[in-house]
Amino acid sequence: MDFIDLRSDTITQPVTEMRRHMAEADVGDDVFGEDPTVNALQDKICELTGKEAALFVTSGTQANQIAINAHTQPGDEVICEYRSHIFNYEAGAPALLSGVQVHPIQGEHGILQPAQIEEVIRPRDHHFPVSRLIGLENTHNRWGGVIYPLEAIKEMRTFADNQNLLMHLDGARLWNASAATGIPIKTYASYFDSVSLCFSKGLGAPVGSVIAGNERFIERAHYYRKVYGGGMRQAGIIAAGALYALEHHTGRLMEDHIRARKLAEELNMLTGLVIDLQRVQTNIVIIDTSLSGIPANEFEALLSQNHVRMKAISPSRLRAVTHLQISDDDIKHTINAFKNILKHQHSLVD
Ligand code: TLP
Repeated sequence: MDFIDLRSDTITQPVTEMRRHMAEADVGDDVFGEDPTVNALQDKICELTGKEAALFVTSGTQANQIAINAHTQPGDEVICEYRSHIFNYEAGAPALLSGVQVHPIQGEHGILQPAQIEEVIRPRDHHFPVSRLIGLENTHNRWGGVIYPLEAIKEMRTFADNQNLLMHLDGARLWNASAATGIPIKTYASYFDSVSLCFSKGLGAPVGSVIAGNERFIERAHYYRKVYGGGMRQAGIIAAGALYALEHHTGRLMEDHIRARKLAEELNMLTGLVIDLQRVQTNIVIIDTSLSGIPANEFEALLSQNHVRMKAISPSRLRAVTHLQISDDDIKHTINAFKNILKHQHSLVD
């Protein structure tokens, strides 16, 4: 039996039709700006985000890091939520590549309030770094795929304007936020100076992300993409996968959300597991295993013996992510795997 792989929505395999589109894509040298498929994708992203310009890049990490580099000067400070991807999972890149420091702040389930940022903004004085950029994440991965409320984004924008701060959106899963709320990508993007979007998560393309912003920002981003060795030649092959995903896979994201919800509700009924159902808003489920007496990494191994893969993201928490290749039957099997493990554990304790 194959594994039911809920470790991430990054593990999806390109579907046959997507592969066909990729194989047949018109291509050119994108470093010369001559790849028609990459150009079509960038145009499409401008339309979707309402931004002046867009740039196709290799990964979500590269997108965020190029944006940080393009917005800042060495010595600046970037304010992020303390569980954000930028602060936790990008290998210390803001310091390494842009020479900036991240100022992490704990938000309420990932949501930051302007007042919290006001507290940490640096006075203009030679002792301090310059507070330059606020980075928000929507949906917020480590807080369980929660959606950043539009009202909170609007308030942050007003605050940022008053304080002369820039705003970047890590929108790796903005597609999921948009599918769940019905709020267009363009509306979300309009409150940010730059936005990054990924094609290789819920959309199921094998590779690729994009950054969008104004012409001047994208000009700088283009330079940094080159610096990072991210200029690709006949990149239309992969851009075609992204275009296919935009056309065929955005409309099905609610299926993933419904399956995540089902998984969360059923698991939450089992003794030993706790899930904050209010936070299960998209395709991510965070499962607290502490009451079961089984540490999350052991749970991960036991699930694997039952042909289910999940990731332990802390000693007491597992993360499950639904995606294109997870079916209703897979969810049923996963719930049964949890039941088996807990039954066995209870029989050992009794
Ligand atoms: N997230 C991955 C891991 O790196 C944790 C995952 O499995 O969820 N922003 C957000 C919000 C992300 O969740 C990710 C990937 C990225 C950026 C980076 O994207 P890639 O992996 O393309 O560099």
